[in-house]
Amino acid sequence: MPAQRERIRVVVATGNPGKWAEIRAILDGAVFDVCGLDEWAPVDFPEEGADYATNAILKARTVAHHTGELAVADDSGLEVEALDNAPGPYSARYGGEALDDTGRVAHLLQALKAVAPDQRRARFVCVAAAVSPDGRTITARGECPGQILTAPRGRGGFGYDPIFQPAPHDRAMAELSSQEKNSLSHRAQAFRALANQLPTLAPPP
Ligand code: ITT
Repeated sequence: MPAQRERIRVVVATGNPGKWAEIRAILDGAVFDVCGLDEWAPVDFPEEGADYATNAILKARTVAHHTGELAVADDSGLEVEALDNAPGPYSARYGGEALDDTGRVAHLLQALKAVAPDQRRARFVCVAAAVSPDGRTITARGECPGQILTAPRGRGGFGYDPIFQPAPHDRAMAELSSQEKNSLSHRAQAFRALANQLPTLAPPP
């Protein structure tokens, strides 16, 4: 009889509590044993580059080295058509390092002040990466199309969720339950695709 496989231990490499909650909910279950970084000494994430995949791999690789475990990370952002797809990979620092989520939302609304409701198309993008302690790497991408609202709505999620209305909903992302967000989000799509490939990086039983 084949030996039953133990659940695969996966460390989530993020300092963003909103992301951590979402990734844990997406991966948790029969196959993966999902843990955060609090079991280990604090780790500095490397400086970020100009594209999602490079950044996601860098974060996961740093944590795989630091912990000796299979690590996953994501790099994500909001691409606004009327702004030539900005802020994109720079979404976390849009408007300057001093701003928090509320400040970045206000900054984006200001930048789009003169843009009509039917010209406010946007999408969330997420690239998820997994890196094994011996350096093997996989990535997967997810996208969630929608539009930027003219004022914040809702209290759920994080980041730009109060001003992003995913298609085909008539509610802001921040007005959806966490289950609803995980049924359609860029992060859920990326991590579900990654999860299908993750067993190939697991240590042998
Ligand atoms: P880690 O690098 O520690 O994971 P971070 O917040 O710095 O956390 P990113 O560099 O990937 O992560 O930045 C992504 C930013 O894009 C994030 O801070 C939000 O402002 C925005 N963002 C990404 N996904 C989002 C989502 O699901 N809802 C709202 N905003 C999101």
